[in-house]
Amino acid sequence: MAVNTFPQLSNDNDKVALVEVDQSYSYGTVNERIDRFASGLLAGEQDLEEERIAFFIPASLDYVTVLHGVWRAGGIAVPLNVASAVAELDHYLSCASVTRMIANSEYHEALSELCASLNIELVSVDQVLADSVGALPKIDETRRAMMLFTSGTTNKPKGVVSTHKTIKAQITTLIDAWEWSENDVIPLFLPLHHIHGIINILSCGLWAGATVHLFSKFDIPRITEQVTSGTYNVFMAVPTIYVKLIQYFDSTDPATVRAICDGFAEMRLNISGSAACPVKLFKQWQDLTGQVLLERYGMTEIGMGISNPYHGERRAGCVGQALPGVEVQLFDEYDSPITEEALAGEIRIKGENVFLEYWDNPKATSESFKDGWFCTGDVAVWEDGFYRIMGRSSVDIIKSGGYKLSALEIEGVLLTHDDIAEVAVIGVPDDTWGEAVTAFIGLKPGASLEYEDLKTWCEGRMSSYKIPKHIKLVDALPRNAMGKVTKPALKELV
Ligand code: MCA
Ligand code: AMP
Repeated sequence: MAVNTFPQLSNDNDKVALVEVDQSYSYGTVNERIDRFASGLLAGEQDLEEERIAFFIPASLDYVTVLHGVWRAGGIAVPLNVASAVAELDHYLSCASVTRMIANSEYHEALSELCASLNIELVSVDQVLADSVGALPKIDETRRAMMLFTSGTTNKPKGVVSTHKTIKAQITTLIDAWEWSENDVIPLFLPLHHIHGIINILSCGLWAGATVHLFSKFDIPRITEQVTSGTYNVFMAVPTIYVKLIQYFDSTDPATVRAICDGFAEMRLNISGSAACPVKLFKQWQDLTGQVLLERYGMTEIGMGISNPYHGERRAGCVGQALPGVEVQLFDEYDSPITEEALAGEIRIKGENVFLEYWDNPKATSESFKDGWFCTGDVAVWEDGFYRIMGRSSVDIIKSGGYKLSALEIEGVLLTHDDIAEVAVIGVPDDTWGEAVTAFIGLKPGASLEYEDLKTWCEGRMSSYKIPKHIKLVDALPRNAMGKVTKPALKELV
């Protein structure tokens, strides 16, 4: 297969690139629409010169048009979570100094006040599309291309900036490692503001000339129907999706389940990632479908770093070996490389796949690198030829259903509740979500709080998947001599 350089989309014009409900779009149609959108964005200018253009668009032809249109016109694409609470968008838009926001007209009413207050022009794809294609700039691949927001050990999410070169390295590594080809057909139901959906599925698929079926959400009945009819040969998801499929099987008649599992069995590849895949789940999936899940490890800042092999042993509970072009090294707490087997250390990464910077945050950028290595904060061991993830160095990061959540960000919102005096949020092991957001709350004197009331209060203030699944009322939070909440003590309480 011929691999393109920028603009990262196959030019096999007649081949179907995207399927959206019952509409199909060929690569020729998609490419031409992207060029017209890029021309409309430029509106006579030569180059967007890294203007930050945000978009609030579910998985669709429009989403692809905007992502690639911004790239081709020389801008920085800032895809936003369409499930975000409007209150959260303020931070993303102001942090990135966004000047234009592209959103479907149905969202304009909800977004117009915020955009006006930040002096952001709010337009729809149709309003931007030019009638014909004009001259597009030549973009150096070292230029900034995309900003994705990631939660971390700070209160507010940081903007992770990658260049065209970073994105190209992330895509081509996976195309080679997982043997993507134009014969592949894959469903895409993951959100399109994270690497998993944007790079691993959409971008790899479109670069390889494959066909990507777009879903605005994880629609189990429709997707499993198409799995049964043999539509797909590749499937990529977070562990929670495999759990939800198995739960769905429990409530479905055995003949239908058998047909769905046969559909999975026929595929060439099933991948799990974004969070740890429990060994039990790996085995259940193998028993049901015969598929040996390929588990891999990645991060917004690095794309994919470690993967079980396409050919060869895929070991349950392990994430495999360094991907080609990616350097992986474990380090101990004194920053010395670990050379001994079975000793746990922080995963650090080097390679063209690594991001450029945290937007407008040189301090955070320099603190996240040591001697040229990006420090992931994840702890692993090397065991008999495989990396195994042991956990994270921070208790303030929670992985729920594949989403990385900041405990501090959730605490910050909960503390604005009139009845809450103090709060500590942790992730508690959970069979469906991996970790469930759990809030320990100390109330103000005389106050009371019901879970359902708090949940309602949270709606609109945070994305729904961040809302605590459980609350525990406490007289006082456990604190150390310095007055800091001891979260490990809370974990022991659960
Ligand atoms: C939905 N809900 C959740 C989550 N998702 N609660 C906790 N954690 C979640 N992740 C809640 C909703 O708030 C709602 O609650 C109820 O579940 C039903 O919501 P719905 O949207 O219908 O749920 P779903 O469609 O079943 O969504 C589950 C999901 C979704 C499909 C697993 O969470 C998802 O797409 N996760 C993947 C995220 C992802 O792509 N992560 C990759 C980032 P209520 O009913 O109470 O209102 S990591 C990454 O990119 C790195 C590089 C990597 O390694 O891949
Ligand atoms: P994000 O920054 O949202 O891209 O999430 C990246 C984080 O997800 C990593 O730092 C890990 O903590 C976690 N992660 C990704 N893949 C795996 C995996 N296969 N096993 C365990 N954790 C994972």
